[in-house]
Amino acid sequence: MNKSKIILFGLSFALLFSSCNKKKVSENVEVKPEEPAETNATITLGFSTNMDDPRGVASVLFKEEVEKNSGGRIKINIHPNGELGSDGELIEGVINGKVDMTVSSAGNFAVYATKLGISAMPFLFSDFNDAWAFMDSDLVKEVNNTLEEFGIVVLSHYDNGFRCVTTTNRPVKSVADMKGLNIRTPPNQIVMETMSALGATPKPYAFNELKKALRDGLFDSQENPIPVIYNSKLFEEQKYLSITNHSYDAMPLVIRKDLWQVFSDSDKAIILDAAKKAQDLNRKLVKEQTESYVAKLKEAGMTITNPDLKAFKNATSGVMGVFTNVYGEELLAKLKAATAK
Ligand code: EAX
Repeated sequence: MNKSKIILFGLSFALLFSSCNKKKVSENVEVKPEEPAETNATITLGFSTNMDDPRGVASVLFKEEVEKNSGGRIKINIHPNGELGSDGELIEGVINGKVDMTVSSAGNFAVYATKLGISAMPFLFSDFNDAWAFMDSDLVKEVNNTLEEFGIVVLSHYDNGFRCVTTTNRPVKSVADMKGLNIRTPPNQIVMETMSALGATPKPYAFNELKKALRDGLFDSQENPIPVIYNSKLFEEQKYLSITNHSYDAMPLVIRKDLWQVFSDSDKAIILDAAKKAQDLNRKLVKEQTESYVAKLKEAGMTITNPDLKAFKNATSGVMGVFTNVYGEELLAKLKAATAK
């Protein structure tokens, strides 16, 4: 066998060997576990709102940080506006490997790992600092681990804000005004139970269909945080905003476990660092917008009411008890201890 053939044979064998130990984790992720520096990945990140929403702005920072610090080896493709599906479909997509990452309300993940819903208990937190301290606690880390059996890993916590009620036909100035409202909610058992306790009739419905559903009169009310009401232009379909702050809406930023596991420790550090920076930017924006967007919503034509929340807290004080069997005495005791005023 002449010299050139041997070289050719040697080269093709090396090529074959080098390509065959690259592990294909999905269509667009090639990893070389023994040479992590060569991991190349294009990761899809989907969510239900637009890019003006704080989760859109924070996800751009996440993308920039990951791409910059991985020297472009790891790319993030952002898919807003429910392009890859509704909140529920996106979470399912991460579970069955069709979507790499998503960020959505903790209550939406509670459809699978029920304990994720604890942070949504009515009137649990008096302000953002209170809520963030809880979300950064070991109890929440423990609860987040219950998502692992569904193949989901939590990287950090975005914030959606404190949920408030909006209505089409009449203002909500008291608990009595909640009676008979046909209100849209996310598929979040705790928010639904809270609305029922206030006398309304909750029905879960996909967020990216919500504006049309309100316009068509399928619902005469909905509840979302102030930044969402403004950034997703829900004020175009709702005349009244009642600042109820009835439920804090934490939003885990998650990744598929099987994808996460193939990254080297150094790549994991790059992604976690970016997720933390994005979390901090998201939290800052949500707090600022919650404080400054009420005026904008008024300018946009909404009538704002600030009902006495004491009555709302009394009316919903039984909601946590409804979930005793779901969460168990031990977790609820830890929750009460962690959030005691
Ligand atoms: O932020 O479905 C909902 O109402 C959620 O708040 C959604 O993620 C939009």
